This record gives sequence, structure tokens and C-alpha cells, in this order.
Amino acid sequence: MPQELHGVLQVGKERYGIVVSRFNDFITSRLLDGALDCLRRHGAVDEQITIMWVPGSFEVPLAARRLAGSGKFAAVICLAAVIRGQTDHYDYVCQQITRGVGEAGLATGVPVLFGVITTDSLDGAIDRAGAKGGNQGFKSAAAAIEMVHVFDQLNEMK
Ligand code: INI
Repeated sequence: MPQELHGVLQVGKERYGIVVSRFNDFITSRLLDGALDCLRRHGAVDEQITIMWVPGSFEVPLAARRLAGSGKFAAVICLAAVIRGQTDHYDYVCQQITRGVGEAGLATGVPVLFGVITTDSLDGAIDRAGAKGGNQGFKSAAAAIEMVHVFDQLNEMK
């Protein structure tokens, strides 16, 4: 039988970093609530969680890279909202945060999760910050817990 590694949603003693953008904070604060709810429901206490606020999506990758590279966190959850109607440079901001968040994970080997909403409209953002589309913050925190757990299993393999 091949060995399969599956992460389960169970927090141990590890610490989680959260980077959250102040831009569109009426949306990102809901994403943060969702992420905290998820971490706490699965066993985290507040001492295991560090939240770093940054001005906007453009700054998220650098903050994520610093947190992930610090060696203090098992995973870093990135929360932001880019809404097309609000900016002429929507595509550039989306590109920066998408590529940068991915690179932060690849460069450090630490799971860096993409809890970022990119939508055409404010309504679309609201849907994915706790309304019809669920809460992207909760989902990305769940993915963080799963990745930490599956990597723990890899580390424990003989
Ligand atoms: N930042 C966001 O997080 N979302 C946006 O929709 C957005 N818009 O629309 O421009 C945005 N801009 C700010 C940007 O991320 C930087 O903080 C700013 O340019 C300073 O570097």
C-alpha cells in the first residue's frame, strides 16, 4: 500500500502569522474575523497568533516574506481585498500580491496562504467575506492548518 499524507484540521503548539491589509478594511476585517474563528475553532489560543497590519495589498508580500522568514511561524495567512472598480491599477496590484505571496512561500518553505479577494465589485467582495461565497479568511486559515499538519507528517516519516 502506498503511504498517503493527509493534513487534518488540528492545531498543535505551532504559531501562525497573519498579514492583513488596511485598504478596504471593512472587508479585510471580516476576513480577519474568519481566519481567527477558524484557528480558534481548531484549537489555537491567542498567544499562538500574531497579526501584522500593512497599508495595502501591494505591501502584503514583503510582510509575508518577513514573517515566513523569521522562523517564528509555522504558516502565514495573507488577507487583502482588491476591488476592480476602485483603481486604475487593479491588474498591477493583483499581479504583485499573487506572485509575491506565492514567492514568499516558495522562498522560505513555509506555507503562505492566499486569503485574498480579487473582485470586479464591492458586492463580489462582500459575498466572499462572509456572505454567500463563504469567508475567504476562514478558508485560508483552514488551508494553513492543513499544510502545517501534512508537513509535520512528512517530517516525522522514517
Ligand atoms: N490596495 C488594496 O489592498 N486593494 C485595492 O483595491 C487597492 N486599490 O484599489 O488601489 C489597493 N491600493 C493600495 C496599494 O496596495 C498600496 O498600499 C499603495 O499603492 C501604497 O504602496
